[in-house]
Amino acid sequence: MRLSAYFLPLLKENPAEAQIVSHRLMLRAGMIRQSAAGIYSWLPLGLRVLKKVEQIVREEQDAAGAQELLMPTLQPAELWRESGRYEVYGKEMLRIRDRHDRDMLYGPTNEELITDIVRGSVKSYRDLPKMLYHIQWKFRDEVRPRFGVMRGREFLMKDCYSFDLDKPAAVASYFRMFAAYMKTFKRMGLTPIPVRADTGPIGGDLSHEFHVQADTGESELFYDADVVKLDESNIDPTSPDVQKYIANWYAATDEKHDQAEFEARVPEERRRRARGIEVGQVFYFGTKYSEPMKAVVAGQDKTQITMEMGSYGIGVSRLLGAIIEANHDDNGIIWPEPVAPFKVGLINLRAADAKCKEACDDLYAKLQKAGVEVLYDDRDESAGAKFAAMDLIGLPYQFVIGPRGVTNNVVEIKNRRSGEKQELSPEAALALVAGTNA
Ligand code: P5A
Repeated sequence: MRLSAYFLPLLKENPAEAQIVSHRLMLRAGMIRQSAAGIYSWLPLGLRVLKKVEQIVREEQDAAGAQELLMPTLQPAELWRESGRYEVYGKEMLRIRDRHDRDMLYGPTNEELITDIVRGSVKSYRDLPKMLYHIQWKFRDEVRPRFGVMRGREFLMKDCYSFDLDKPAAVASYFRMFAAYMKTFKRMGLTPIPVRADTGPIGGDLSHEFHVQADTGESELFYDADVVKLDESNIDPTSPDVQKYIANWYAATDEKHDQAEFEARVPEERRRRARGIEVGQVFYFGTKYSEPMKAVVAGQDKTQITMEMGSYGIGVSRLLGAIIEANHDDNGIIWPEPVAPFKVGLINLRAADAKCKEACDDLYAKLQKAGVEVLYDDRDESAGAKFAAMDLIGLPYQFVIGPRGVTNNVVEIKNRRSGEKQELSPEAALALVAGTNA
């Protein structure tokens, strides 16, 4: 992509409304624009990252055995009346009436709708288990939307739902998702902290939240610093010891925190009290929805079995904020490679110089041919403005070509994260980034 043609409205000044660094940087880097409180448009650069994050989530859901479908954003109120949640959900639910005076709502979550779909088609014990997910916009009319995409009113969620025949199988589905979440967040360059959590309006008695540590996080966490050693490859979802393995490390939200247990179990030097951004949450809630909504299958001996359920959410749009909170410096964003909007930013230092243009155009064409995602700053701007823009948008590699480089047949390469610079021939520069595509 040529920057001269790209829609990348960068802001020079810090927007006054942005209180935290990720919100500030997303606005300044031309990733999002607010359309109403807590509701955003995704501009081309932001959308590229959103799609990358979404794709990693999708791949790990598929690998865990879940199947993708797509449910609508609008739902009929009658399903929520059946589960009993229509009245209790409160003002966070955006309620809408259509022209026929039917009560509708913009889905804040989809337990009811998916249960309705599954009960309509799954009739026999042979059809279970099933895990179904979608990646769809949600609406929650939060009292205080803030921090940009971090606490939006409209936000993108991956929500998965599991249907099993009995509790042990449902708990195994829960831990299969737990392990998938650890992998998902690690692939984005994050260090997830799984903590015991309350279940709130979703319900149930087994739940974990996944957090990214950040001072700007809205949750307070208490955990054993060694929890980072929790390794998802040691999670055997069907083992009766799986809960014990996870419980090896004390980690809880403030609602679930027990100071006496914390002090008894965790040596002082490993005790952490820190703030976190909740990027995902998993729930096991048994028959909370299947019972009132009569989601049952015929068992082997013609008995009726009420399905055992769990649900599993990831804040896809919130993740962009969380990734930036964990990956930035004073000059801007530092994207982890797997979610970077482009891998390389190619800078022509002297756009008006025919030789520079020729060398840059040539390397640009070769990068594209090699399948490397490259943003080419071919604008007629000062070198300072170009460096600042590239640092701000945080692409992993900057390839810089100026008159001196053309003479010596070298490209200056800057690693955005380490700041390290090296000079390589155009061929070696190409080899550095081609072939290592994630
Ligand atoms: C699990 C999937 C649920 O809704 N039902 C379906 C369950 N869980 S949850 O914890 O309430 O939400 C899942 C994740 O969505 C993100 N999230 C938000 N992101 C941005 N703005 C918001 N207002 C918002 N609310 C929730 C969080 O990452 C949460 O873990």
